[in-house]
Amino acid sequence: MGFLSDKRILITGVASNRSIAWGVAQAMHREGATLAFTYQGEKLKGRVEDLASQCDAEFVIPLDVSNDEQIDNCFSALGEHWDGLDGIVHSIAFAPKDQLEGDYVGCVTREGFAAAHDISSYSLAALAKAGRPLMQGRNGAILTMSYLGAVRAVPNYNVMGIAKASLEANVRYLAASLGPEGTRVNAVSAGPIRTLAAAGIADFRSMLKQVEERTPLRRNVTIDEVGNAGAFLCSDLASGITGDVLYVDTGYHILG
Ligand code: 0WD
Repeated sequence: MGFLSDKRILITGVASNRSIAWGVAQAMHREGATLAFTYQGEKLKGRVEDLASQCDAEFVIPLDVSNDEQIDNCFSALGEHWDGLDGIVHSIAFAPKDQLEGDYVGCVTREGFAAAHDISSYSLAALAKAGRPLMQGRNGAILTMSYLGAVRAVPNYNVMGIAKASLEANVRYLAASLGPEGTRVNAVSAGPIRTLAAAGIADFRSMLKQVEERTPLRRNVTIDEVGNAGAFLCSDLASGITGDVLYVDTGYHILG
């Protein structure tokens, strides 16, 4: 029996088998969780359905977090299948590509700033709000994915770093709000991993190389390692942890 048996968890943000959410889903499946997946747009439907079936997922639901109606429909569909929800994995971020290259002041725009914050931070609160009735009183957990750029000025990460700072504050406010009804809220701050989203960041390859050369473990982190930490944070093994950011980055964040 795994440490997530009896837990029903919604996984968002799977776009490919390289996605961090896929690492989390596989770890959760291994630990006995029952999973449902969301996909963003028809283009990803088939791929997410294939991956979901590898985790014996019960169902797959469309969800674009920029659309309130889709958020409502997603949780209504969830409520039709399940009488309660024990976890939400939020592994979603977006900023227009022109915001993620070069000088921050030079490239930031009102529209880029708003989109990054809406999709990458507000959406966590939106999912927590919509999932609240199903999660109440179950000692469940919400998990999101952050990055070191929330607390350091990382070249090219630009507005996404500010959105991640907002996301981490969101984790603390959500934890304070939902704690009294038993729901915990945490983030994993992952080291850089080559995924579709990462491909949008200028010079991502040199970020990977720099980490490999300097980080205590002298290698980049894997989606399996992030997945294991995420599964732990959503399990009862982490019942005393909320409002926190756990670094899973082979130790890079401790360096001066
Ligand atoms: O180095 C990295 N890859 C790191 C990623 C280091 C630290 C943190 N992260 C974070 C990301 O910022 C994000 O929050 O992890 C999370 C997952 O990112 P990922 O696994 O690196 O990227 P990917 O496999 O591309 O999954 C992110 C997915 C989107 O993929 P694309 O590539 O199509 O943008 O987020 C989803 C989408 O499937 N997504 C949305 N889902 C619903 N509604 C939306 C949306 N509006 N926008 C993006």
